[in-house]
This record gives sequence, structure tokens and C-alpha cells, in this order.
Amino acid sequence: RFLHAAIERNAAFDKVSEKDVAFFEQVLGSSGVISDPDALVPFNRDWQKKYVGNAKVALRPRTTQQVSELLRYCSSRRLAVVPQGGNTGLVGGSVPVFDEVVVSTAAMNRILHFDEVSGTLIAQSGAVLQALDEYAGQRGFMMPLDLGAKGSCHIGGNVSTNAGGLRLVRYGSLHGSVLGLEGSGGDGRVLDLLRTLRKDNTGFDLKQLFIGAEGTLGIITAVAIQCAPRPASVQLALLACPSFQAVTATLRAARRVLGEVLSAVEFLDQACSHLATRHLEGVRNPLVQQLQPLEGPQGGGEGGAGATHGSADAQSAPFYMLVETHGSDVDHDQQKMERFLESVMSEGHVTDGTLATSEAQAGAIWRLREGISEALVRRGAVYKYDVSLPTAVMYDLVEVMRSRLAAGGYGSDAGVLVVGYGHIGDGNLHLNISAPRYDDALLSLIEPFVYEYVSRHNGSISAEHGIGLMKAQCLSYSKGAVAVELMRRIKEVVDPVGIMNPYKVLPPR
Ligand code: FAD
Ligand code: 2HG
Ligand code: ZN
Repeated sequence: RFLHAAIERNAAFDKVSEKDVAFFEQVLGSSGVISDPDALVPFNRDWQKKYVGNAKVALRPRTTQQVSELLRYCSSRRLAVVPQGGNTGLVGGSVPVFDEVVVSTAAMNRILHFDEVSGTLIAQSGAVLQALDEYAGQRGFMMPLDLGAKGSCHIGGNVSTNAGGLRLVRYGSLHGSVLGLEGSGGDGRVLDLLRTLRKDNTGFDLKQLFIGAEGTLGIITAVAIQCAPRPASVQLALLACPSFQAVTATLRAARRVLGEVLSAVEFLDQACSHLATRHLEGVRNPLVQQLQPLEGPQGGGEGGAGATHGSADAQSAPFYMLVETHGSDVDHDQQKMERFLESVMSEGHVTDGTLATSEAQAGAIWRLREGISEALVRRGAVYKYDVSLPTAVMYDLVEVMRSRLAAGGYGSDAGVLVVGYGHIGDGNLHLNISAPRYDDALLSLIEPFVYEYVSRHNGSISAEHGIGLMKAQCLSYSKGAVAVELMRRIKEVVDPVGIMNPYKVLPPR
């Protein structure tokens, strides 16, 4: 596919032979080795169906020992490997680029230990996030991260991408909540760092290297994580804001008034709201009274904040926010939420709002926000940018991009939609450009412009999704030469033959 046009297969890697398959079957049994072309399809393509590889074999180990044996063998045979969890990654990191061996953690999903006093959980890396959250929930705890892909993503994939998600503003990053991990380096050496201690100052904190390494060092086989107490009281408000300035003012008020109970602050623009309600069954925005039928080539009011076309726009606000609290006292939290709403409404930062009065209502509001990625995929081709920027200027990038593309002939009349949403409480914007089809001329208007813009504003080209294949050639926009060289050297130590997830994260030399 066009995405691989500039990359050549590294000829130093050998191709999988029948003898290799026989070895894999000896280690895993035949059920752990997938080589049938049809059965390989889901291992070879990503969630967006944008990145498609050509692996001839996928492996499903069940134990750390098996992972170690497989990697030792692949190193000795110079067979490149791509680790795969739930395959929900958004930067092309979880699928082969060429014929790398896929090592899937899908069969490594056992929960190994739970401490009901401290809330520490140990699980194999292939455990699905939602299953872990349900398990912790039955014991009065919750996982410290939550994201739209929770039903499919694995904890090992979350840790490998250092996933952020919807509640990082409250529960912090995985660099803090992962207490320990176990993994195998590319050469098969098992690194046992599976501790559950809050405090452990014994030299280099090696587990941090694996958090966010995106499978370039080795394979995480188990994770120890600090769960948080499940809140007795949860409040969720969906708010309509008249401008992006009002969104940032509302964020400031949420921090000031809600303080320690604040658990999520998300935003989406008008175009996202329309996308989710139009492309996803049963999703509606309770603050938009009545949607108009689709109009025009771009589907009526999909034009985005500030756009004037499509009568549906007249009825909805330019921006929406989700503001959530987690606390232990319903009365106290409700009082705080009321004070917050009074403050932002009296100042005109919020023009309309609704409070969820049941778990079902809260779930429906979250679906509006969490469903945006899926709605975008349903609409057609998507160019995704996941950036950190100073909050005050964050949305400027969406507006600048909209004007730039329109001036280049890729406006809404060409079916191109530029939308912005994300974790505003963490300074994280998801800029997505939706188009009828992938188009190199459109891409050349977006990149490198978007990376230069982010770099100029001292932002990050990857806030939470990682670098993967998509941004490996662009790492220098966010990391200096010395840092990149150090990353290479660390990889050489942990993965001496260099078989782990080649072509990803690090730029070609
Ligand atoms: P995969 O996609 O399988 O892999 C991701 C990367 O990690 C790859 O490079 C892979 O090689 C590597 N990897 C996987 N498992 C291992 C392992 N055991 N050892 C070593 N390397 C491994 N991300 C966010 O940060 N925040 C969000 O809010 C968010 N929301 C999302 C919503 C949707 C609908 C979707 C589809 C994705 C979303 N993501 C989000 C992207 C996010 O990266 C993933 O959902 C998740 O963290 C990846 O987990 P996974 O198990 O699917 O990993
Ligand atoms: C989210 O916050 C995810 O919904 C996905 O990180 C963002 O699809 C995207 O761009
Ligand atoms: Zn996100």
C-alpha cells in the first residue's frame, strides 16, 4: 500500500521456512501456530484497515517461557517479529510491514493475583482491559485507565503504547500506575520486574523503558498495576460551549471548582457530534433537539465549528464538553457540580447542558465521545494526528488546517472534513482529517505542515497513540538527535539482533 512506498524490506531478515513453522509447532502445539492465509487476515491488518502487512505466520503463546523460547529462536534465525495485543493501535505499530512473524498475546489472558487491601492487580499481558476492569469492579476497585477500545485492547498493548485515555487527568499515566512488569527482550532473556511495591528506589527503573516502547525492545508478558478505589459517586455533565475560548474557560473552572473530584474533561467540536450521531446507530447528542436530514455532498452540517453550511448547524453548538467527577459522597459531589455549572453558565462559557441521571444516560453520553473514531472510519479514509499542544492555542491547528486544505481544493465540497476533539484536560488534541479516499496530494498538504506546526509550538507529535510506523520518519520533530541515538543504543542492548518490531518508532539510519 502507499504507506509503505518509501520503506524497503530489510534484507538482513530471513524468511520463515517450513522448518521454522515446525519449530513453532513444537513449542506451541499446532493450535498456537496460524499459517492459513484466511486466518492470517485479521493479524495482518490494523483496526482502521489502513496498514496491511503480509505475515506468513502468527503465533499464540500461552506462557512467558514460550515467549522467551520463540524470541530466542527468532533472534538466532534473524526472523523479524511484531508483537500484537488487541490490534487496536492507531499508528500502524501492531501489524507487520512486510512478512514479520506476528506474536499475539491473545492466549495470555490469565489474572495472576489481586490484593484486595492495596488494589494491586497482576495479569498476563493479553488480558483485555474491560475484563480486568470488571474483575477489579467486583472487588471494589477500577482500572486506572479507560479508553474507547477497552473491549478489545490488551493490558500489554496499553502499557506498550503508554495509553492515556479518558481519565488520565485524574488517575495519571501508566508510568505511575504500572508497579512492575515482566517481559522478554528480543534475545529471549526474561526480565523479571514483576513487583507490586509503591516505593522501590533501587537504581534504574527499567520497567519504564518498556512502557511506551511499542514492542521495539521485546514482549511484555505480565503487568502489575495499581487499581484505584471504585468511586461511590459519579457525576457526568454534557455541556455546550459557544467558542473554544469558552471551552478553555470551562476547563479552568472545572479544575478550580471541582478540584479533587474531577475525573475527566473531554471536548469535541460540532463536526464530531454530527459525525457520531449520523454514522453510529443509536447515538444521539441530547443537547441537539432535532437533527435535519442529510444535505449536500458532505452530508449537511458536517462542516465543523464555525462552518455556516447545512441547517443542522444552526441548532447545535460549536463545541461540546464532557465533565465528570468521581468521589465518595453523592451530596458533596452534586453540590460541587451545581456550583460549577452555575459559575460557567452565569459567565456565558456554557450555553446549555445536561446531567446524566442514570448509568445508562452516562453511558449514552460517553458513547457520543468514544464513538468518534469509529464514526470517522465509517465515513471513509482518515488521516489521524494525536498531538500535545498548549491548551489555549490547541484548536487553532484545526482551524488553520481547515483553511489550508480548503485553499488547496480540499474543502468540504470535496468531501474533506477536518475535526478536532480530545482530552483537553491533558492538553491532547485529536486532529482527524476525513476524506472520501486516501490521496497523496491531500496528504502532502497535511504533512509535514502539521508536524512543523506542533514542533514550533513546543508540542508533541504523539501525545498518547505512539509513533508506530506512521510517524517513525518524523520522530525528530519531537526528539533531539542525542535522545534518538540513546534510544537506538538501548534497543541494541535489549534486542541485540534487532528483530523486534522493525521499521517502527525509530527512524531509518
Ligand atoms: P496493539 O494495537 O495490538 O499494539 C500496539 C503496540 O504495542 C504495537 O506497537 C505492538 O507491537 C505493541 N504491543 C502490543 N502488545 C505488546 C506486548 N505484550 N509487548 C510488547 N509490545 C506490545 N489510545 C490512547 O492512548 N487513548 C485513547 O483514548 C485511545 N482510544 C482508542 C479508541 C479506539 C476506538 C481505538 C481503536 C484505539 C484507541 N487508542 C487509544 C489507541 C491505543 O493505542 C490502543 O487502543 C491500545 O492502547 C492498544 O492496545 P492493543 O492491545 O490493541 O495493542
Ligand atoms: C480517543 O481519544 C482515541 O477517542 C482515538 O484516542 C482518537 O481516533 C482518534 O484519533
Ligand atoms: Zn485519545
